[in-house]
Amino acid sequence: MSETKKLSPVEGIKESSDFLRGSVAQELVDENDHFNKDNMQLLKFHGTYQQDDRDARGAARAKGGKSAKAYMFMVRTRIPGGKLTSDQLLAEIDLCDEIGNTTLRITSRQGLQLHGVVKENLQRCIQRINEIQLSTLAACGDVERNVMCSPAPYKTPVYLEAQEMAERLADHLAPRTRAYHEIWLKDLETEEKELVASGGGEEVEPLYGPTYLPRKFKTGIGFTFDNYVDIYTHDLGLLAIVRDDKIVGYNVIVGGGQGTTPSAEKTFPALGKPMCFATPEQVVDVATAVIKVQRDFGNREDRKVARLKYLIHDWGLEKFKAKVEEYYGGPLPPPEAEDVHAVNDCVGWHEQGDGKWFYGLNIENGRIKDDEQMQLKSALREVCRRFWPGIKLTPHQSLLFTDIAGEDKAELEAILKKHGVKLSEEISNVRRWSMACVAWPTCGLSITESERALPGMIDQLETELARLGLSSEQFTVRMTGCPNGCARPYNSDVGLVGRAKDKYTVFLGGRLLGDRLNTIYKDHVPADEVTAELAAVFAYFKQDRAGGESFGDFCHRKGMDDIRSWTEEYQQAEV
Ligand code: SRM
Ligand code: SF4
Repeated sequence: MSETKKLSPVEGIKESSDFLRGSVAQELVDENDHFNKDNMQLLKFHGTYQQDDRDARGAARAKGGKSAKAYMFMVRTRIPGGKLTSDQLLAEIDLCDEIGNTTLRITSRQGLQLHGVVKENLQRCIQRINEIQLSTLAACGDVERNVMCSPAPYKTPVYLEAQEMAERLADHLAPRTRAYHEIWLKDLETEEKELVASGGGEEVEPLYGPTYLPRKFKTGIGFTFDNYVDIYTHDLGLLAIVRDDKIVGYNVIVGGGQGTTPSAEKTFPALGKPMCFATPEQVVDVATAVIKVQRDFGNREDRKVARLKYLIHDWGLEKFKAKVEEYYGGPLPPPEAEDVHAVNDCVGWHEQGDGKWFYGLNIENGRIKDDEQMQLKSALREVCRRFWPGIKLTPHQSLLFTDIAGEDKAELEAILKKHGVKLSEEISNVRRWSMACVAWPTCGLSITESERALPGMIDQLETELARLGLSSEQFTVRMTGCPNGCARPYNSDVGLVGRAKDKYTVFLGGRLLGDRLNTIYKDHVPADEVTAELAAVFAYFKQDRAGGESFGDFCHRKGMDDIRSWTEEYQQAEV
């Protein structure tokens, strides 16, 4: 790192924080309803974001009042592979009622988020999560985030091994600072509980050092036959190579990432690049070497270009691999030729291989709540208390109930129906494969609506697709309220990205398989015109698709200029 360059202010905050302590403990007990700016940065490493209710802020402004912020906190639980118990899910649901905003959110990385927690309840909230043997440590911040893994709960060696690997990596890469205990858990009774949160307990950070990583770092484990984790979107993707029902190793894919800032050309979404092959015995050390290279050479001056993808872009894959080999301590073979060829979203009933069943329940945009039409929160409570199933959270913000006996299937469905929850066969393909980020009112970075806007657009798309006889098509529609890409919109068939107030950029040409970036079709499309724009493209697809070509493949083959000129004529003829 050049000494003449000015480090980003966050580097200074980390360095002087004494391993993530800062003055969080002191501020936690003062009379203010929020933390200062430095501590706000440190809180992220502890799994919480200081936010304010932007609806309330907007309403105050509309009345001509000063926009006093209604501070509240988002608390994110990190859950490797999204695997948890009924008890744990029930406790998180109880927490959202007791001290959150009465909703619980499944995230696009198989985690859980509580929103609307006020400062005086923050410690209680984090303690409670640790009491149920879960942790918020490193759910956010410049560290390894939640390790994702294909959630399918088949009782086959490969799926079990992949989940074990996710848990091993998560443990190995967790921060070791005791700051988390001191601040949040100090008055808990047993040592055991402390260990859950710490992933160890030493004072120093052997992996991260005092300034941790230059930026967040994300890892996902997937299969060639099941790319539900979107393997090409992670800083580090581990693609399991399976031979004779055994994982013989992993293709190590590096430098994926979605976030971009349209006004800054230096930023871009990128697909990960296959770098090498690692056996199951090598993989933790190889992952550690990749992280150490990013730690030592990633950009610490400009956070906009601090993710691993920019280091690899600057260096080229060859130089990067050579440095990883140096840190690892030996040469690494090239990746195997296999690649992703299917995605399993696990929706509906499946035999899991031990005589039991699992049920994949699609949850629209991951939001668990009760309202007049549907009492999803109550339904989940009743299913958990009746059957005590295992739970897997999915990369599409949904969940699986596992370990269900065949004779209980009908009763489980009846509980869902009683609460107005749609069964998998009642959900359209377009809704099933859609996903939106949180955005308003909690996300401080959102430019447009997302989670609250997409369901209405999907209603309209369902009508258009039915009219064209395309309802059975499978393609992904992903929306985000800003270009940061939290619902992974840049490799989907259709990406809708908040660009300006009530305006979206429409991207086309990615695909469900997640191995291709999409491209801009139209920019600044008003929210109420998005579905009409897409309907015109669907009409072209209906007319000109080649054989069983998917929607994304069609858009990619035709190219944006061609599609634009066809749809313009079509739209004029329609007027
Ligand atoms: Fe994200 C920041 C929500 C997955 C890229 N993300 C945020 C924050 C914390 C806003 C902030 O910094 O103030 C959002 C909190 C909103 C809220 O009110 O809850 C937020 N991100 C989410 C979640 C909850 C979206 C969802 O609807 O599920 C996901 C939580 C995952 C988890 O459990 O850990 C979430 N975020 C992602 C993903 C998808 C993924 O990881 O697979 C991405 C794109 C992949 C990537 O990282 O490149 C993503 N989030 C970002 C970025 C852009 C990062 C970049 O490199 O440019 C930001 C902004 C930042 O880091 O500066 C961001
Ligand atoms: Fe917020 Fe943007 Fe992420 Fe959506 S994509 S949650 S608006 S940061």
